[in-house]
Amino acid sequence: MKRQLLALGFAVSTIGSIALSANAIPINGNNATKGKLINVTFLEADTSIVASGVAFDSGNSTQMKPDFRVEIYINNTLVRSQNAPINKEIHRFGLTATQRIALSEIPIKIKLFDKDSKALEAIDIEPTSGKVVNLIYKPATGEVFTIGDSSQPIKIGNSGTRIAREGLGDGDKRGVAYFSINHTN
Ligand SMILES: [Ca+2]
Ligand SMILES: [Ca+2]
Repeated sequence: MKRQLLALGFAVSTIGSIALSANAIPINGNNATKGKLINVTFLEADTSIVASGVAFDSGNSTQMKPDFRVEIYINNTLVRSQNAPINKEIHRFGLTATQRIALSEIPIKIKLFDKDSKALEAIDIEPTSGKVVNLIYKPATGEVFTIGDSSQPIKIGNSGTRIAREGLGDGDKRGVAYFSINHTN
């Protein structure tokens, strides 16, 4: 359907040309310049699995639960962020960041915080060192790689699959992040 819309737009913009077939339209050449629309969806944050007994804040048992904030970076730009309702161990965000990028390897970062009254404290959602999920997405193959702390990127998923990253505790605040990445033309 999207391809048909593109074809229609092209036909309209080239008044005077006749009998354009879909196959004659240089979609590939066009997209090489325009890049791809990259969609990063942060599905869910969960600290109940790994952080039982860990206090995210001082106070009573309700207040001790995390106050989530998520930030999604595409190509080193903060594209979308969202604060969850306070004091929730699990929150389904369903937050999608979309950016058109003309790169074969696209850097994506996902950061999860506990939003205290005065400061943002990072929650570890990355099993290697560091707390940030640090990814590379390749539109040509739909592969998702983690950079982590190894010199060689490791494949952790494909376009459209639900991916989980679990922090192992760089500091006491840790959790699991669920997300997916895909692209359209
Ligand atoms: Ca709290
Ligand atoms: Ca970590």
